[in-house]
Order: sequence, then C-alpha cells, then structure tokens
Amino acid sequence: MRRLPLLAALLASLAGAQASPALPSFEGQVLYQVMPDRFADGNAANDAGVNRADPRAWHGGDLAGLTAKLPYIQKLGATAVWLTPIYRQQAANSFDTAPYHGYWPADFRDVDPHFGTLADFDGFVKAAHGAKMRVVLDQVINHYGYEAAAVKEHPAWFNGKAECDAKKNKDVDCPLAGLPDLKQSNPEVRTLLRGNADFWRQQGVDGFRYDAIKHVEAPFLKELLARDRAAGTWTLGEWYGADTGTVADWQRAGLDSLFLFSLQAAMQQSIMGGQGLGRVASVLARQDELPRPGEVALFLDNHDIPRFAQGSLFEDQAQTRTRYGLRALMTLRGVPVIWQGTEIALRGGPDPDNRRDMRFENEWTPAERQVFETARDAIAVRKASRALSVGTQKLLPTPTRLEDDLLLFTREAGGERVLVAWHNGKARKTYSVRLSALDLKADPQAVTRSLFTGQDAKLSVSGGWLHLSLPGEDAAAFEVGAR
Ligand SMILES: [Ca+2]
Ligand SMILES: [Ca+2]
Repeated sequence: MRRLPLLAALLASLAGAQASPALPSFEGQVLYQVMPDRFADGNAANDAGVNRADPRAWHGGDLAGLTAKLPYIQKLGATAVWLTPIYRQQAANSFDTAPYHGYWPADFRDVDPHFGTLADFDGFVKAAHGAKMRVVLDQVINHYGYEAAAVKEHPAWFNGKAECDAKKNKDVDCPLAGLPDLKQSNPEVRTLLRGNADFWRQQGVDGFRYDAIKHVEAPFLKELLARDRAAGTWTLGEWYGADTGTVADWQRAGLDSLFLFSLQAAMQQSIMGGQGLGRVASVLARQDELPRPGEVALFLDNHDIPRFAQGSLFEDQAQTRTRYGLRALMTLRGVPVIWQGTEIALRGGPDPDNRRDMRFENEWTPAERQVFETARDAIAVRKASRALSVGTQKLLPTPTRLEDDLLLFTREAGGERVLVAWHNGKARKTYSVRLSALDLKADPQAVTRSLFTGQDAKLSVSGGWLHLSLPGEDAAAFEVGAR
C-alpha cells in the first residue's frame, strides 16, 4: 500500500513524458534540394517528350539518375535530400510548359512515369537510408494540376469563382496562378490530403516540405501538422517571402521549420549585391523571436527565385561571391539548404532559367570545381564542429562605423565556442576591436587560423583587443575556446 503513491507518481511522470515526446528535428542536418527532371537522367526509356533544348519541356532526369548520384551528394557532405514533387502529373502542357517541375499533380499517390515508378522511389529511399541520409518529399496540398481529371470529376473539392469572390482571404480561397484550388473545408478533401501524407510516410519519407502554405486553409494545415508530428515526420513549410515573425508564428502553430526568406534576401543583397551587412545583422538580431531557431531552413536560392550567382554580371565575381555565400551559410544556426548547382555557382534568371540542367564533375570548369571544393570544405567544417552545427548563436555588437563591412557572432555548444566573421570589404583588411565593445571575453592567445581550408584569415587577442586579419568578401570561423 505504501508503494502506491510512488507507483502513481511514476505512472504520472510516464504519462507526462508520453504527452510531450521529442519533436521531429533536422538540427545538424545539411539539406540538398533536387528537382529530379533537371538533375540526372538514369533511364532513357522514360524520356517521352524530352527536349533539353527547351527550358519549358521535360529534360529526362529521373529517380534512377538521382539514386545513381547519391554518392555525389554524399561527397558534397549533405545529409538529407529534398525532392521537388514526383507525383504523377497532368499529361498535357499548360502555357506551353510541361509539368516537369512536379507542381501540377494529377494523382497524388503515384510517381510520374518520367521519374520512374513507386518501386524506383522505394529503391531511392532505401539507398538514401542505407547511406544514412534522410529524405524530404515535397507535398502539394493547395491544388491539383490545371488538367487533372479530378477537377471535372469532383467539382465540390474546389473553390470556384463564387468562393473566391465571397471570401475575405483571397490568398487562401482564390486560385494560385489559376491552379484548381482545393477546398480543405470539404471533408472529402481533408480525407484525401491526410491519406496522401500517410501514403508517402509509409514509403519511408522522413520529412515533408509543404508547398505554398500561405494559400492553404490554416485550421486544416494545423491538423495535418499535428498528425505529422505525432508520426515523427519533420515538416518544413514554404511561406513565400516569410520573415522571422511569420516563421515564429508557424513554428508555434506546429511546423518544425520554414524557409527564412528574409535572410535569403539580405544575404543576396549583402554578399552577392555588395551592399552593407547591416541588413543581415538586422535579420539575425530577431533570432530570439523563434521558438526553434536551430530548425529554420536557410538558403542562398531555390527553384522559385533567380539563382544566387545571377546577382553579378560577371561570372568570375559571381563564383567568388558564391564561395563567400556558401561559407557564410555554413556558419549560421539553422538547417542549411543547397539547391542543386549552387555548389558550382550555376547561373540563371527567373523560372525556368533558374532550373538549368545540373552538370557534374566531368563537365565542370576549373572555377566551378573551386566553388565545389569550397562548398564541400565548408560543409565538412560545419559538421566537424558541434558549435557550428547545433550551437547557440549570439550576435556581437559591431562598432557602427564597421557594420556595413563586418558581421561578428559566436556559436557555442558544450565547451566549444567559435567566433564567426563575415567581411564585406572588397580588399583584405585588419580590424582591431575592443573586446569590451564586443561583450566578449577571450584569453590572450597565439594567432588562430580560420577553420576553412585554404583561407588566409587570422585572429589574435592582445591587451584587451581582438585583431582580425580578413580577406575581402569572405566569411571565416575561428575556434576561440570555452568562455
Ligand atoms: Ca529519364
Ligand atoms: Ca488555396
């Protein structure tokens, strides 16, 4: 009898533990984004309608090609792959464009024959998992393709002109780019979308990237996310243009991660555009608003915006600044995402020019090889450092006169601390900043070199001053020991 209260307490604590299991997490991962049609063609037998000279046509890439290129993605150092949608697409073209991108689904529970079969997808997932890599699949929950049979078969599943005209939230209830807009308040639609998530979960997918969530009915989305979380599926939402406030709101509403578009824009303008780093600092300064800053998806570019390297007229400058951008990305708290080709500074303007075919090692120029080596090294440095991969991030107060050219922050995990310095000046420069002004304590030490290979960046501390010798337009990271 006397044991009962103890037992009751034990049971209660077990119940408590069950009520709040560990949340799905990608902190420490490096995600590589693939658009299968534009990545690698592993099977010429499924190349119906392929015309690689036409940027709006199918180009022949498929799951067999992606599976064959997993060693390449591993060599780069990525630990997870995000595939844009692989669903069976509408057969017809719309606006003279083939559904090569995957965002015009006709059947959410099958693989488009251009990409292969469900068995090919299973083979890919098994190969990825065998290589200890995770798989994130794009999920479309807002719409069907223009020409999908379901549009005529189930008119009640869609918002029509009347709904669009009547509703207050046009983003949600009006078609996005004219696409047949799913009405998530319809119970059949909810059943369909829940079943789609379960279907792909059963194929072994580790995470979902939810497309266009700005345009989806929020009550349904929250319900879907709760089911994913209960099943251990990590969720990454695409709210186009999201800033820190939107990311924070949706992390609270049940998404594990969203893309931080405001940081992408700031990095594009500062690093590639040569404008001051103050705009990056002002985004990073809002980090504490985020419930889970280590989960937020960080990127230089993706398939919906012009390529990062397109921000310079000059190819060589774009390559240099992409190397800077890749190193900078790997110093930040969050989940870095690399869009296929950014690791070689592939160029391209708005869609579809930003979806040029991926080229691999034997097709690279020496300069592209150099960008790749920088990317590979930066990822390796991040993965080797607990501070860089999963540590906290603290922005240091840079003196006002330097804030356009210099961004300083620390990353810290356990006993390990790394000082990060981004330098936007065009030429090599030595900065001396009072440690007290940085709110930083550091012991006098011999010269410390940057963690990045082949980079001539140095740090030393003497007499209450921090001295940094930094190359122009680059990001460096220095181990500075425990606090
Ligand atoms: Ca093919
Ligand atoms: Ca909608």
